[in-house]
Amino acid sequence: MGIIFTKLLRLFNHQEHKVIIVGLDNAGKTTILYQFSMNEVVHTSPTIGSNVEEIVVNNTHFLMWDIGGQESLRSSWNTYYTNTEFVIVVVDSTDRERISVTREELYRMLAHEDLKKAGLLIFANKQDVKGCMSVSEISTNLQLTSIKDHQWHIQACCALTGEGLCQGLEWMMSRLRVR
Ligand SMILES: Nc1nc2c(ncn2[C@@H]2O[C@H](COP(=O)(O)OP(=O)(O)O)[C@@H](O)[C@H]2O)c(=O)[nH]1
Ligand SMILES: [Mg+2]
Repeated sequence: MGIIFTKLLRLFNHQEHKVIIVGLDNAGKTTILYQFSMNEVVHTSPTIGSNVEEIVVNNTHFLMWDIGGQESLRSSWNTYYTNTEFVIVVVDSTDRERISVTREELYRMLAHEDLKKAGLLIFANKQDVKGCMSVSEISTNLQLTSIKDHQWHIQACCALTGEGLCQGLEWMMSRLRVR
C-alpha cells in the first residue's frame, strides 16, 4: 500500500517522467529496457503488448514503456502517448531496408498532439555489427535536421554491451534540467 501511494504521489507531483520506447520489431527495444533496469543482457522474445519498468537515475524516476513494434501493433502506439515526456526511438542500424519505415512512423508520431512537447532520443543500436549504418547515415535517412519543433538527440549504442546507453539517459536528464 505504501509503495503504491508513493508512486501515485510521484506521478501527481510530476516527479516521475513517462518515457515510451518505440521502433520496429527486432530493433533492440526490450534489450535496452532491461539493460536500463537490470544491467544484464536478457534473452528477449518479440514483445506482444508492452513491458514497463521504473528506472531511477540520480533520484530521477523514469517510467519506461517498451511497446511492441510489429506492424500490427504500431497502430496502437498512440494509446501510450498521453503525458509522455520522452520518446526513445530505437533503430536497428543494420536494417537498411526498413529505415524508411522507421522514418514514416517517426513523423507520424511527431505530428501527434499528445507528443507535442515530448523530447526525442534516437538510439542507433547494434553499432557492434560490422557494416552497419553510422549515426550520420541514420540522421540523413531520418532527416533529423528538419525536426524543429521537438528537442532531439541521436546516440550510437550497443544494447548487448550497454555501450552508449548512459549517454542517452544523460541527454534526457539534461533536458529535464533546462525546463
Ligand atoms: N548485435 C546486436 N544485437 C542486438 C543488439 N541489441 C539487440 N540485439 C538483438 O536483436 C534481437 C532483437 O532484440 P529485442 O530487444 O527483442 O528487440 P525488440 O523487438 O525491439 O524488443 C535480439 O536477438 C537481441 O539480442 C545490439 O546492440 N547488437
Ligand atoms: Mg520487444
